[in-house]
Amino acid sequence: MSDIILHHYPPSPVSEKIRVAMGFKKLTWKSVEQNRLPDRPELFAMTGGYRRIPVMQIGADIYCDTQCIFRELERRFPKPSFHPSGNSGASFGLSRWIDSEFFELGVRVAFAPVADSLPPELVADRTRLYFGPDGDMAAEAKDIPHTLSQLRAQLGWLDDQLLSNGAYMHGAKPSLSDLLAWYLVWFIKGRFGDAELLLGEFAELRSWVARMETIGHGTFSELSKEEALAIALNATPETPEQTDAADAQGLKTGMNVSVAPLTNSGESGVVGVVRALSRDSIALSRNEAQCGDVVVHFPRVGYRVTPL
Ligand SMILES: N[C@@H](CCC(=O)N[C@@H](CS)C(=O)NCC(=O)O)C(=O)O
Repeated sequence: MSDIILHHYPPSPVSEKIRVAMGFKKLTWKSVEQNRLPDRPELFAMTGGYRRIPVMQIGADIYCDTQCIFRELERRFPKPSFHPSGNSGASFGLSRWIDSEFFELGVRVAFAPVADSLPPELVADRTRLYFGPDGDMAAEAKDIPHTLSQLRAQLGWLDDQLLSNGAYMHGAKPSLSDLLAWYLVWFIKGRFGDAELLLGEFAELRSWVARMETIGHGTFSELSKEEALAIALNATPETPEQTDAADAQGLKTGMNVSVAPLTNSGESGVVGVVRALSRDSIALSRNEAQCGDVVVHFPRVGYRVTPL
């Protein structure tokens, strides 16, 4: 099998989910550091312009969105499982809360109080991306007490979960749910000036943080963006064709479609030919001179597929 390549950047909280997933499964991987702003021509050649980070690449197969990356890591490296107590449905359901409302609260406390000290283009970009075209970071800064009231109660849910279940979210062993909760707590701890105060009351969560910190990021070495692109060019996609007779949109392999995230930030869709379909994912064949034939994978939940 080709190496696992993770396209990410160190301060990215969503990428931290996957870095710890690599540690969880004790994997060896290559790290490609991408720009924090969307100046990512080599990556966009492979993904067809998918705007978000992280992206996982294995040869000429490209996995967009952590939902998809988790599923692929579990398929290729089933042990140790992300679901030791079989709570995969609960974990993916949990991700819909953590990655939306909970994450946006994290973005508010991480960016708004320090927005004046950050590069204006980064603040403008993230405001548009996370709060939509009418987003206003200065207004978010004034609203921090309210944001904290929301965050505090939701951190309390995690603490309660640990109080009733033990060392980890679903019991004695860490699972996908712990990785999901972890990236948010890591983000707040690392970026919010008053994190100590905010987390102080959550004794279970604080001792869980110490356990989570021991998981690490697996074993990795650096790879350049150009090397990653050359790996895609020299590889052949390995995703087999897969149909789904029960597809709710009547999608079929061979159709031309666009796949776009369901956000209000105007992110453009990725265009390609349907290669594989399932209830949870869709994979598109694409060809670009810089990377040759690639297959790009997306989750179904949270994305709109539009036949062209
Ligand atoms: N649903 C996506 C969300 C990814 C996401 O929002 N990532 C952030 C980085 S932490 C991002 O892409 N921000 C804009 C950017 O880096 O260009 C996933 O689970 O992978």
